[in-house]
Amino acid sequence: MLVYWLKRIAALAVLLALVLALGPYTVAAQCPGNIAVNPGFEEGFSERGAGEVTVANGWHPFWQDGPGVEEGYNKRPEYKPEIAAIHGTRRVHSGNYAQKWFTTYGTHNAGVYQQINVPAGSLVNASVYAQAWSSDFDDITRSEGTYRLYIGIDPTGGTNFASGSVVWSPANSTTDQWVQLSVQARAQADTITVFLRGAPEYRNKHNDAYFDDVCVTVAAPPTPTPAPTNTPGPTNTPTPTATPENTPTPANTPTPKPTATPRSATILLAAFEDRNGDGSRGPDDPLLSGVLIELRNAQGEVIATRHTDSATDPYAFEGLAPGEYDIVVTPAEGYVSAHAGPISLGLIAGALRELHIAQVPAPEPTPTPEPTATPQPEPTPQPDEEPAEDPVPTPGPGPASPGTTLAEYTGLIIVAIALVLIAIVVIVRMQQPKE
Ligand SMILES: [Ca+2]
Repeated sequence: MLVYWLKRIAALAVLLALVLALGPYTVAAQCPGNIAVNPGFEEGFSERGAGEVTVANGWHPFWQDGPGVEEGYNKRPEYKPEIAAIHGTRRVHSGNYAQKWFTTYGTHNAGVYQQINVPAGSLVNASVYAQAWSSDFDDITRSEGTYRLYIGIDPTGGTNFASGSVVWSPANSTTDQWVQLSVQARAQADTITVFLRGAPEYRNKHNDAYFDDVCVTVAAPPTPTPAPTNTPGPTNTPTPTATPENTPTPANTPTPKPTATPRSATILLAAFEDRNGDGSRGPDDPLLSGVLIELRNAQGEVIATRHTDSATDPYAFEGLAPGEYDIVVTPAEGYVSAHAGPISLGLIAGALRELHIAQVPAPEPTPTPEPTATPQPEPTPQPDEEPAEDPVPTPGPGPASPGTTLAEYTGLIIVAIALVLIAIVVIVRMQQPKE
């Protein structure tokens, strides 16, 4: 009897151990229907022409090349995997790897992109977790610099991050913690491009960005809300009532059904002076009055106009039916629009889109090159290397190196227990007299 139960327990333990041991590999970031390749950066990294450019497979690096490279501005960053097993999990959102890029005592406007096939006309949602570190000190939990994080979609599938067709998320200047960035665009071709981008403001000693867990999904095109079909109720054949005394209370008082009003969409809109010319509103970019905004529907008809007002914006264009819209911008006096041509938007029911229209001062006759960004106290130039406390990792050869998750340890422990139990069974059996 003892032997029987020991056998049962051992068998169960083995099963449980197998389940636990397999567990960690089946865990993925929550993104049903993700169409991105290597979205969690777990599927290997490779060098792109140089060891300092080590990029996750399926992704391609891009960077703005100057001006001011000699002075430390707009440099090519170094790209490296961030490896949980080496660097810890602070900057790996899930799994064992994240994509990192950084400059030391320099700025960059750079990132990685991936082209993805989608049905033309479909609405694409893209999001990513990102974490920035911008500091002259070596405490990896504190930043005093400014680092802007973005995700973008080029709905035409182009690979030029500077193209006006790229739809960017608002700049997020959060540092030292994960933020989720997201953006939405309607595909204008059967390929779209997802861009992950980071841009620090100052030439801090550390300007690092970490990206992980990209989620790209395609939403079904908006289906027109079906017109309520009047299903005629059963015709009441009047039953000849013999007794006319009772006032016939109609059994079925037709209660008016709540008509399903299609959820309208909203555009929140403001214009701003893009002082550093990065196309996105940063903390130092003030709102701008006097920019004429025309909202046009898919037929090109102007359905709303407004002059922006820095005192009250963002302004909400509300009650918009789902569909395609164009926003035509006429700059305020003394400014030019950073957007070439109208801005096209696809709105789904209930959507809330926030748009910040970048305006830059019209060029002066004498173009004196003005320095971008007040440089911080000049740090002594240092070797172009990442500091020692942030060791440069050798990229793992492939996916998921043997993890060190609790679940896997639990599996091992249970396997060990199972083996001990099996051993007990064998010993007990050996000591029993043969039947
Ligand atoms: Ca990851």
